[in-house]
Amino acid sequence: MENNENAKKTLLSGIQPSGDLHLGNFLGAVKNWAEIADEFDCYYFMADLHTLTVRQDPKELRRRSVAQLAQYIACGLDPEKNTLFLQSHVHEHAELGWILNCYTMFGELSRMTQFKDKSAKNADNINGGLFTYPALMAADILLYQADFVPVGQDQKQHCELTRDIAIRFNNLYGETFKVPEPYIPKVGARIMSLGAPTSKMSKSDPQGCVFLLDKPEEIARKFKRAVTDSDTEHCVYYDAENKPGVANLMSIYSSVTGKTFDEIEKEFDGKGYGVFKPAVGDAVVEALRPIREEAERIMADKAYLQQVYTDGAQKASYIARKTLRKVYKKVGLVEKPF
Ligand code: ATP
Ligand code: LTN
Repeated sequence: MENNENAKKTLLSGIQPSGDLHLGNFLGAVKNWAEIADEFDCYYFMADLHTLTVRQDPKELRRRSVAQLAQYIACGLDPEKNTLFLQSHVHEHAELGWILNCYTMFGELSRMTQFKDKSAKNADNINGGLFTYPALMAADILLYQADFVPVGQDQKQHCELTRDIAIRFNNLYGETFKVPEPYIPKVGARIMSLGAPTSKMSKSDPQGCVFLLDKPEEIARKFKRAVTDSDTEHCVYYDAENKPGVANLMSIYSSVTGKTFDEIEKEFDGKGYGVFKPAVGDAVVEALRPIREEAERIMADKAYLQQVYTDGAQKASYIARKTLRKVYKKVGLVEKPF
């Protein structure tokens, strides 16, 4: 393992291209990633292999995987500063995934809440991949000797398991993997559904979800319909417990305008939800407009996107290959002579 104190720490994360990116992904993840490009050596990928744990339409999956890359770039992830690639293009992920499956216990996998949730949602397709998903995720992370993994709360259990697998392997074979830490960004908004403000905004609930590629009219419509609260006073103030709908809209407005909750309360003092909701919608439309326009421009430039994911996969493969070679040797596989 490199021991250069001055070297930048490595950070890695991925999002499954199982739907288009939404405002929650942007404000809670990708926007923050774009801001730390100079501080860390960053790897971001489309977790396309992971999406196969749930049935996908092949054409749609191909479209979304490349569209997600365009959206990453449009959100500010500069391909010159970040390594951006498709998981399936770096075959070491699947290979290390297999090895780590053999160092991950049935009991550990059975305790994963994501497995339990997804099994309940896909009762007719509880496949082996869904069960061993965390071993592949551990491979994604450990291949790059990542120091930090920015993830939301729902992925913390998988990160903990990754650490356990790394420690177990290191104990058996000597220092092989860096033991990663979950990275919780300094500012990280948890955006809730516009239709049901006590559940998080998620691509599986398209009505409560604002997609980065939604047209302005669509965004405005979703905000006008946003669920507020059943109180009669219609006052805009922050009370996450009793007024979750208003609190969510205030968080969104604050994230996109930079205004504090105090400033927002003053701005809408005496104005009511009928003024507040469209104002949040307009602010989001303006914040997302340059992202959508840039994403559409990039999506039309297939040659550029192909160049970005080719360069990204080549750079990622170089690091991944080194780790996999070390692992193969440690577990006793004969070195490939060609
Ligand atoms: P699904 O609901 O289908 O499981 P998702 O839309 O929640 O998917 P993920 O792929 O699980 O999206 O999340 C990718 C990244 O975006 C993660 O880092 C996650 O923390 C972040 N993220 C997702 N939804 C939100 C949200 N509503 N608010 C803030 N961050 C979010
Ligand atoms: N499981 C994650 C996506 C994911 C990931 C990773 C995140 C796959 N591999 C490695 C961070 C690091 C999810 O569903 N959000």
